[in-house]
Amino acid sequence: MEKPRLFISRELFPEVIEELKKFYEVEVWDKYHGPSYEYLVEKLRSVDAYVSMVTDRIDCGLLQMAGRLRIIAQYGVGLDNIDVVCATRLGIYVTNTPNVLAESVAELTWSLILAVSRRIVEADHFVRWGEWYRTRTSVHPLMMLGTELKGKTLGIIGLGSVGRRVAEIGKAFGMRVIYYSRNRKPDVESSLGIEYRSFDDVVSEADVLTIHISLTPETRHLINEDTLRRMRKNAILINTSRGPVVDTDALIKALREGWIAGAGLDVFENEPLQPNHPLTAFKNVVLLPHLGSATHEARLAMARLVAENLIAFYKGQVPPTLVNSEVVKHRRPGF
Ligand code: 8YV
Repeated sequence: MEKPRLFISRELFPEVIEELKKFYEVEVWDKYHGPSYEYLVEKLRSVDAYVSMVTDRIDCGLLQMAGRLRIIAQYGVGLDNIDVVCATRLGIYVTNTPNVLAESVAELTWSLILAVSRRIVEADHFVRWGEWYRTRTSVHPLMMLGTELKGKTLGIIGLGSVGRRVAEIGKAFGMRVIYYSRNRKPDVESSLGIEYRSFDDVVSEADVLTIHISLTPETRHLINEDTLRRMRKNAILINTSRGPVVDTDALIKALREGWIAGAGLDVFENEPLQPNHPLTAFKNVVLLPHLGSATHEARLAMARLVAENLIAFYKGQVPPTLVNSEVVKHRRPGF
């Protein structure tokens, strides 16, 4: 029997590809940058299964042309690039990779919090480019002072698996932790010793404000000029969720005019960030190239979960991290 065809839109771990080859006829896009939208439109007409990346735009127009596609296994947790409602209507399964990347994203969030509050990148440049040497002094009482975290308030927007782990680490730093989330989570509040507040209170009370929500039409530019003006002047903003949750122009204005003290950003409205972007001019901003889940552990676990989903689907089972469970009622016929 002919194997179903699987298109993988970026190189994955070889052992995972080998495993998938037992069930599928696998084709991997092997270039560093992803396939164009036009390429995907053509390619998806002829495949049964597809491993997508968060940077692939999968809209309804594309899905309607993908006549034999039955499952999209997203290599990532965020689904803002996929029209899931349309996929469900068309009987296409959609899976993602929740939980397995929470630890890595939380640790990266903390890397940014520490890097901004202790000026790590600025200090590295100070040493690397000889400025320290030119001062002719090893230590000066007022050199490169940062901010201590103990006793400060950590404000978390979104208490999913990442937000929760960020909260836990915040408590270990001796911070007061407050959060806002669509659904209040009293059990987490009591187990971690954190407090629920309104969105406005979290924004205005936080010394460190960190965002852990998905991108939806409602959360686009949630952090805007109005929000930034209500933050404390000593506060730092951290974003490891999705770039468009923060209005970049408003953030640049806030940094220029000193409404906040700094920012740590792993995600941007337009990725990759262009060289000489206005954000690159600020010493009190640390910029990373969307590295949240970029650890050996998380990326391998994500790839394995993608494979588990595809293999379960192949066997006619419900994939373990199916997003659109309603689709089960009208699965497209096929393998
Ligand atoms: C990417 C992410 O998936 O999971 C997400 O939503 O943004 C990241 O983990 C990862 O960079 C691979 O594309």
